[in-house]
Amino acid sequence: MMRIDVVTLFPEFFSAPLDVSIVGRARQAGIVAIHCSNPRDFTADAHRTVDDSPYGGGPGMVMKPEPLFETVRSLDLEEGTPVVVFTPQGRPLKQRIVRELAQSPRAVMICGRYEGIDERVRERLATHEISLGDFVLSGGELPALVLIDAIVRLLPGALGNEESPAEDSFSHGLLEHPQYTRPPVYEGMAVPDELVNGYHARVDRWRRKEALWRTYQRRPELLGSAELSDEDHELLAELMAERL
Ligand code: 9D3
Repeated sequence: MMRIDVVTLFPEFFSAPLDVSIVGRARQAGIVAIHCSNPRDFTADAHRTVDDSPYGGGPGMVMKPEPLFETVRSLDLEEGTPVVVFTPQGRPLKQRIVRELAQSPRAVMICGRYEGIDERVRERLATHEISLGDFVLSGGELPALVLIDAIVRLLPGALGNEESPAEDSFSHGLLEHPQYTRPPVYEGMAVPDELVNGYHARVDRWRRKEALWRTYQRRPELLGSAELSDEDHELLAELMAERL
């Protein structure tokens, strides 16, 4: 069983999202254990102070180092346990990092609040500093939930037999093809004939072609790293002739 420790001033943030769906079932099945620790419980002063004003001045507050160090110390980690700190300055989260963390028997996630975390926490404790992307959130709690969700779906047994995580789009390096279900015509919009009347090979070819087209239009930089077959290059050439 994998164990994930979340260090957060707002443990209530985590209750409902971790109780339902795939993560909730994985916890019930004993595939993952998730614990929250609150740095406020590791303060020594009467006011239970977890933040202070920044050295050098400026707006807002910074998370003090002592409560965070004491919280992580209390977790009694083995050498080499991944410790993720979420900050807007981190590396963007990628499926490669998710896969790496899902291989580990344990991981720690430190959620920042206020204007940020004392740099010595990152320097001494963090093995990974991660951002979700170039937009402003209020803290690291939602990023931690995102990463937990991404990790747990990769743990053996977390998904039913219906889905295999190896089939996910980022494993192919392309965006996924469009999906349809019944009815075959809705308000005049028909499902593509290849899917309705197609035999297996025709469906596969249509899907691969549409995946290539979407990737080319929306995320062209992904085509550079995707492993493209000779047939993919033929499909791309057809697309350029038909749609450009
Ligand atoms: C002075 C500018 N600050 C507020 C606009 C910078 C700032 C500090 C702290 C902005 C956001 C935050 C809180 N965000 C996170 O802790 C965070 C985050 C994010 O905001 N976006 C994407 N990924 C992440 S991971 C953690």
